[in-house]
Amino acid sequence: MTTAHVTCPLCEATCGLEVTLDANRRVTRVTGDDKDVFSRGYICPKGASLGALHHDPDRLTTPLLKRDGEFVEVSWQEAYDEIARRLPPIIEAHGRDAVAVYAGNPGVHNIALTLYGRVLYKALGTKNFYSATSVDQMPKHYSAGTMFGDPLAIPVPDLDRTRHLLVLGANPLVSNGSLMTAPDIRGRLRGIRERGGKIVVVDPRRTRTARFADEHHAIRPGTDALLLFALVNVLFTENRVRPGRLAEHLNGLDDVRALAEPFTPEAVAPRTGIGAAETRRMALELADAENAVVYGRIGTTTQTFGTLASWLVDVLNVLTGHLDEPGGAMFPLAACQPTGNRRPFAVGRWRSRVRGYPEVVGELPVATLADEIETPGEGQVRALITVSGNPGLSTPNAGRLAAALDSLDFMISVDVYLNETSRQADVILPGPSPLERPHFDLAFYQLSIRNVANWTPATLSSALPQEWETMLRLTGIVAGQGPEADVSALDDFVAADVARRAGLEVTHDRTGPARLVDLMLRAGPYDVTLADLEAAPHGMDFGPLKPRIPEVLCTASGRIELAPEPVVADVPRLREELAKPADDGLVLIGRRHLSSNNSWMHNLAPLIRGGNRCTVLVHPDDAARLGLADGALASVTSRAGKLEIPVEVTDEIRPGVVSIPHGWGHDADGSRTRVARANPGVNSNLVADETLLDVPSGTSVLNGIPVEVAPV
Ligand SMILES: Nc1nc2c(c(=O)[nH]1)N[C@H]1C(S)=C(S)[C@@H](COP(=O)(O)OP(=O)(O)OC[C@H]3O[C@@H](n4cnc5c(=O)[nH]c(N)nc54)[C@H](O)[C@@H]3O)O[C@H]1N2
Ligand SMILES: Nc1nc2c(c(=O)[nH]1)N[C@H]1C(S)=C(S)[C@@H](COP(=O)(O)OP(=O)(O)OC[C@H]3O[C@@H](n4cnc5c(=O)[nH]c(N)nc54)[C@H](O)[C@@H]3O)O[C@H]1N2
Ligand code: SF4
Ligand SMILES: [Mo]
Repeated sequence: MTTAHVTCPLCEATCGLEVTLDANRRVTRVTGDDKDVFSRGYICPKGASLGALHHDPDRLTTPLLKRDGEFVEVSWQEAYDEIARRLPPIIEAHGRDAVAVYAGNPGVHNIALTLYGRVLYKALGTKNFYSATSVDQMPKHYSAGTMFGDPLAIPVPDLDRTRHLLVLGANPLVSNGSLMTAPDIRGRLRGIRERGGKIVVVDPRRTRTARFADEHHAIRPGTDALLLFALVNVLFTENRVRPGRLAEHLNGLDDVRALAEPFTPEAVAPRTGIGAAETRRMALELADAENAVVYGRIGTTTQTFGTLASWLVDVLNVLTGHLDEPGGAMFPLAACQPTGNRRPFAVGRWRSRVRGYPEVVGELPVATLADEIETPGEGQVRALITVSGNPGLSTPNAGRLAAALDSLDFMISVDVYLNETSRQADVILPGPSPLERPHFDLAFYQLSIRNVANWTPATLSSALPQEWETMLRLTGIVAGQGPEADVSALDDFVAADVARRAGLEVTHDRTGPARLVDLMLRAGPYDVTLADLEAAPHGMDFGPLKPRIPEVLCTASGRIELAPEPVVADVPRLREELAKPADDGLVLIGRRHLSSNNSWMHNLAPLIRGGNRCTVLVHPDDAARLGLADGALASVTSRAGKLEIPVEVTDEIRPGVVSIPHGWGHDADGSRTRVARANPGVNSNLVADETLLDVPSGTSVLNGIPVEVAPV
């Protein structure tokens, strides 16, 4: 029997886990690591099923190649030969933009894909780069980019010191926190209470987090920007604007005052469903708290006014003097710093061919991927590479996208399962399980509520190549070096580049992600190397967050742009919305479950116990009005499509709103996830409308989709 200490790579919380293996290298137990400097023993059901994931017989162990419509197991050499035979001619005949990429969420939890995926994408040089970001947090990158000059400078709630937490559109007791790396959310929220603080939740549903909170406001979906503007309005009219130390670093304060004028609590109340007096009180409590923080997540980003809401969250943090202050919204300082020049944020360097959507941080909205595949002409997408992504379940109008993928000339999926998306590929390249690769949370330490770092060596060796090698092999092919590219030469080249940007000499004692992380640590602020982290299996704690303004700012002015032009340009759209009569039509929102991980962990038996979770939540009043019975089937119809799903009548959802979780619908032809298929659920993105976007950022509206619900 052996034990290993690993950082869980499954969500943003970065929990330390203790994994026990028997003599046959089977995982017998996974528990929270009590000694982990950050998570101190916390674990959730997903982390506990790392062993089940590792031993899942459906996890791919060899490349698959489609021959005459059927997948056959092939060697890596055969897989690369096929790719080298089919991909470069598409680039030669139709240009680089003919190959699209879709990069999914687990890639951000995987250093091989994070660090070497970008090498592949750069070599590919396509404008058709898509990722899960445009169905997730892009509005926050947009607001951070325009306000602070750096799309990655996202302030996070200083949870352990705050005395007032205003949460909009997040359910961290279930999601375990997002854009806020904080293991054991429950313990930390309890801490706020124990300090005499207050938690206020704004959410159309009385979620677990809402029930835990002191106060819950059931907002009408999509109206957060109106509510937040009203809070700003009150701060000005009640003379509570106190940016404090930040005053000398601000541009645009008067613009914000003027912009907020029409959005009085009285004006927005009919739309938000939150009374004017309540709104006023929320603003004053925020202003008068000793310290406080406003935090918004998915419910505020994947909606019609995602960018405005994301911006206003930080405007409020600034106006109340709580940005960059302990107990407020603070900028983490990670041990590994991204190397390279920080340039002021820009958008629209290119536009999508069919609909003309602007590029944002190098990406186009995935909502328009089907347009780009279907529409003939120069620049049409003819090939697709998915890297740890399941757009077939996770992106809007999934039915249309599935048909579009069928029409591609060539498709590669770098994925660990033959699932709803990879089934459409011509070649699937699998990667090692989380226990078979080193891990370091490069992305999430940049969003962590304490400055911490923890390196996890691979627990087990893998018969599969590491995914950084896979990325480099593909890089070699698209760079014209054929299927036999010299991976170690390419790796040396990548490391030399990272070293040069960091102003260091390249090292030769390590390869792959370990070397790059070591270089980035050396370039970082804490005077540590990878060897130091290797000697600290429970992690290193560099302490609570510290103020970083002005050093963190990267705007052209060197100041915080409180009213950045590209964001302000969207305010007229919100004013028009305010002028419209209140709309009481039914709208659809999503939800998450503690035992789901977006679309891809439903194949693990321990995570799907307890009956079908894929139901539509309907308020009793709506159920009575529409003739819907608890447990009966209902049809849900939108402009994009239609689905049928069992009804769950509950007063935890606001009237006028229904909720379906995403990530289900595992009955697609040809997928090979046997456990998931037995309990498939339905794909909520069949009804998500790909034409509804947050305008500035191009992020899909996944919350607040107009639908009709009827008994079947
Ligand atoms: N309606 C609706 N849709 C949503 C959302 C919503 O709230 N509502 N949420 C959105 C959000 S926030 C996100 S992040 C996206 C997620 O969207 P995606 O990233 O497209 O989907 P995931 O479900 O995360 O699936 C990831 C894929 O990665 C594979 N995978 C897992 N681990 C590895 C690995 O180590 N290596 C490789 N190569 N592959 C791996 C899995 O098999 C799976 O195919 O979904 C979005 N879609
Ligand atoms: N267990 C589990 N954890 C996860 C995931 C998972 O699938 N399962 N996914 C991970 C990923 S990729 C992400 S991005 C994060 C997301 O992390 P969170 O944002 O915390 O996740 P959700 O539970 O989707 O919470 C969003 C909330 O917004 C509410 N909402 C919907 N529309 C609106 C609106 O218009 N306004 C407001 N104010 N609220 C609204 C919903 O009711 C929901 O409670 O979670 C991560 N963690
Ligand atoms: S909360 Fe996230 S990081 Fe922690 S055990 Fe669960 S899935 Fe893993
Ligand atoms: Mo996400």
